[in-house]
Amino acid sequence: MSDVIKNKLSGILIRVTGGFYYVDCQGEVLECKARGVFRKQGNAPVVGDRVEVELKKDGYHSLSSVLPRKNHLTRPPLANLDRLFIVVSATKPEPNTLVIDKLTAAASAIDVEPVIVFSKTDISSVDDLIKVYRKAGFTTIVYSDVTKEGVDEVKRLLKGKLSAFIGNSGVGKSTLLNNILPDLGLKTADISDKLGRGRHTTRTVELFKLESGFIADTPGFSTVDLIRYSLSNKEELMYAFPEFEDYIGNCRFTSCSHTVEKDCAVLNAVKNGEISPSRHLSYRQMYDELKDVKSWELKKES
Ligand SMILES: Nc1nc2c(ncn2[C@@H]2O[C@H](COP(=O)(O)OP(=O)(O)OP(=O)(O)O)[C@@H](O)[C@H]2O)c(=O)[nH]1
Ligand SMILES: [Mg+2]
Ligand SMILES: [Zn+2]
Repeated sequence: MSDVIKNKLSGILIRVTGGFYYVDCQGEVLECKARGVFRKQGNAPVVGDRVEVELKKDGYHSLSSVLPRKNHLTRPPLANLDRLFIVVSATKPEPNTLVIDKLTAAASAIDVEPVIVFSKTDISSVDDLIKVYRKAGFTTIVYSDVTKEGVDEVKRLLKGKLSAFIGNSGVGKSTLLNNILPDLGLKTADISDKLGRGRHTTRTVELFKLESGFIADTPGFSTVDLIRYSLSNKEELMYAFPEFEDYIGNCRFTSCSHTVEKDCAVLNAVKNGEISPSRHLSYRQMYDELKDVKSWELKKES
């Protein structure tokens, strides 16, 4: 006799820990084992996946299928994102424009709208950064856990969407989530004074249910490796910088890389102050990083 009850439920994968998959099925969280076939095919279910669960009498439910994904971020592993909140602290750790620009590009590459949240603005000003990112066309939010400025704006943008907070360790992602869902009481920790880096307080990707929508807290990182994102082709990198769009195509050379060429419309826009130099510098650094990516590395990551 089969132990499968004829019941199949669909839900959303909210957490993966210790080989168990936790699926929210209309408010009830079911603990499941996944079918071995996922691992064999190298497409393990990730948080945010819409999945089907086969209910078993013995309570060992089985995650039986993953529905097609709208998009997929490899690091942190997340699927079906509507919005990516890139959290950048005004200080401790110091903001790094290359990290911000890699993350906005990673979001653009999978067609997800990035929102940049500047945290710890009670300690230090972010006026210069705000100028750069507003000019590039991004939504930016000035936020502080101390004054609570910006919390309502974040809440408004979370409504009805599946979103995630990502960014360096110690920037305040979990603290921000505690402001959104005060009952959660997520663990947060001061950054290490010695290293000036976060301590990786959050260890797993977890999706939390909002009144309307879902938000993921994710573990922080200290470096951003481009080949882990859908950004492995240097010829396509320019499309991950939305503010370049108006200029691409107006360069003297059709195969212009917009790094050093003569009569490059993008470089001219940088000179004229229409594109921020720091954004273009990141573009060039990322372009150089991608030049060095070997095809076997891409195979390994895909
Ligand atoms: N002054 C000030 N401190 C903040 C703010 N946001 C967060 N912090 C502090 O920054 C420290 C790190 O915050 P967390 O929320 O743990 O950072 P995280 O991004 O979740 O870090 P990981 O989990 O390691 O990725 C904590 O001590 C927070 O109290 C803020 O807006 N202002
Ligand atoms: Mg955290
Ligand atoms: Zn050009």
